[in-house]
Amino acid sequence: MLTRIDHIGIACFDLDATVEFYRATYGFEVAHTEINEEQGVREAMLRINGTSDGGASYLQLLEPTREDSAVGKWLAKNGEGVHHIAFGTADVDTDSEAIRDKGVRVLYDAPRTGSMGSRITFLHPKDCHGVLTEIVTSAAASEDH
Ligand code: CMX
Ligand code: CO
Repeated sequence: MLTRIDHIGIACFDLDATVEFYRATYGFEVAHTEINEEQGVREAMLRINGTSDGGASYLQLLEPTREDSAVGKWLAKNGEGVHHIAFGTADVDTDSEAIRDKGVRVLYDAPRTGSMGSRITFLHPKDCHGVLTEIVTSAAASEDH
């Protein structure tokens, strides 16, 4: 069951400048940064709020590490902006299989590694009314499960 908005992914050309915009404008602080070479991103997670299930909601600021990555290609075509939304669940495996059974293309055969040790998969935007949609199980939720 999808229980919350885990994050909104925002593509940017300059991660440090974008982090500074969110800090100076809204007071949001960086909770975590990492490079995910498989996804081709350098990213910063800004924690917006906690949730009653022990999870949290974040902004995920994404700078491409290479031009041929998903975010690099998207930026070249669209410029900066909202790239994807991510819903949180305690069980990405079961939920993504159930969504696949409804005829929505799930992009990975099995979930891959996302921010902070989470497990993630994506749904094709063309099957989701134009929204690239990610499903996430946080590392903490994976341990509980
Ligand atoms: N949102 C909405 N539509 C999108 C999109 C996005 N983010 N990215 C691509 N599309 C649309 C394109 O506009 C295009 O539509 P048209 O054919 O009408 O022009 C169509 O999808 C195909 O796009 P493309 O530019 O040819 O790109 P690809 O098919 O090569 O890749 C996708 C698209 C979704 C398969 C690829 O971006 C992907 O695998 N994404 C998942 C991984 C990812 O995004 N990783 C980065 C984030 C990591 C993280 O969150 O941790
Ligand atoms: Co994401």
